[in-house]
Amino acid sequence: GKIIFSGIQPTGVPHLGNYLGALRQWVKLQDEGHPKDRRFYSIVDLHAITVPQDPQLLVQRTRETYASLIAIGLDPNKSVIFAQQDVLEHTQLMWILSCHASMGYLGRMTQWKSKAGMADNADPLETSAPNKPALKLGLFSYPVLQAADILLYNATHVPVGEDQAQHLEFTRELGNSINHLYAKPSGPSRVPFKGFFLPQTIHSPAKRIMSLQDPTKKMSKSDPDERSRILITDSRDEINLKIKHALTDSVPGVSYDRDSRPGVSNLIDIMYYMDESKYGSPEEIAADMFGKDFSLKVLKEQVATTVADGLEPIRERYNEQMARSLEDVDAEMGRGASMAKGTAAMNLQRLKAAMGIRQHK
Ligand code: AQP
Repeated sequence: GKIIFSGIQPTGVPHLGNYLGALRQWVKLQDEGHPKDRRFYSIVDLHAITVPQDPQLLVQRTRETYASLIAIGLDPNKSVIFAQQDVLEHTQLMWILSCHASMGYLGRMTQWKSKAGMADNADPLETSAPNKPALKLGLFSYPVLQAADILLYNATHVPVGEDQAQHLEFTRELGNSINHLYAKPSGPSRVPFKGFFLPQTIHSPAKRIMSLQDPTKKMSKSDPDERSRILITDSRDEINLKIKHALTDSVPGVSYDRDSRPGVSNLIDIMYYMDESKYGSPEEIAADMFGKDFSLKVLKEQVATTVADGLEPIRERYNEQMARSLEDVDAEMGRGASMAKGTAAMNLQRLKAAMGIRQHK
């Protein structure tokens, strides 16, 4: 069976990019997978604090993220759903991996460069630029924690959006170097470290949903402009308004071309990926349903209706989840964490034994 791992930061209610690019795939892997598959889905709170977080808001958003995961159809009886911080092995493996991770490789990560506000050609290790707030080590080593999350469960498959492809490549490289140093297929140890699987990246067909306000940037929770994203819990009115104000262009008619008409094409993509079984392709939506005689206003109304209809059941289940008592949710998350910990502790122990790091009883 497959071992699936993925994570989401508790930095706000998930948006359509998270949902179409990653989360919907998580549910598919749960409901359509092999009975022997195991799935670990983590709310990665320790990743969230690589940028400043308000403590009360972080608590609230962790709860909202958990409610969102259940609302989209994840089931704690079928998937292990837990908060990263509840399984301390993540940070321990991260330290071990840090001792093997290349600073040069980390410095080339595009997420680090963009979050650190660096130009593409800047020296990635020059962290003391004048007039800039000091760059933080945790932001730089974000991909090492991510590699720890994945390798800790010996994951074979990782469903993520396209923006994470580079981090997954880094994870494989790091896993591979640990394997070369420490893996022994068999030996005197009772708990041999046989090496990590080098996990495959799974991208859903909607690899990258773009911002409604700047279709050259990905839709993101951290964008200060709330109109740039549609949350999976937005009301029909909010969805109508955000799509109505989405940035498009002044070319007459509806056509699909991601390069020359990124805003319009993003809206068509959203409509297509909301219900792939209904339409043949984004190009077909553009040509057959609309075409040059239709206005962007009509397109936007249709996209908004499709999105609002698709999200309605999720919004209802989300509200039910948020009405549960905190104790009830905590207990459920605690059960998820202890299941995750069972696997995590065993895998970490094997690696540590192979490295000569002993437990002193
Ligand atoms: N726009 C997107 N299109 C497709 N997939 C996306 N993902 C994120 N944005 C898009 C995927 O969603 C999963 C969870 O990612 P995250 O929790 O890091 O969410 P985020 O929206 O990326 O969060 P932030 O706060 O906005 O952080 P930045 O700006 O750093 O990305 C992942 O699988 C991700 O690929």
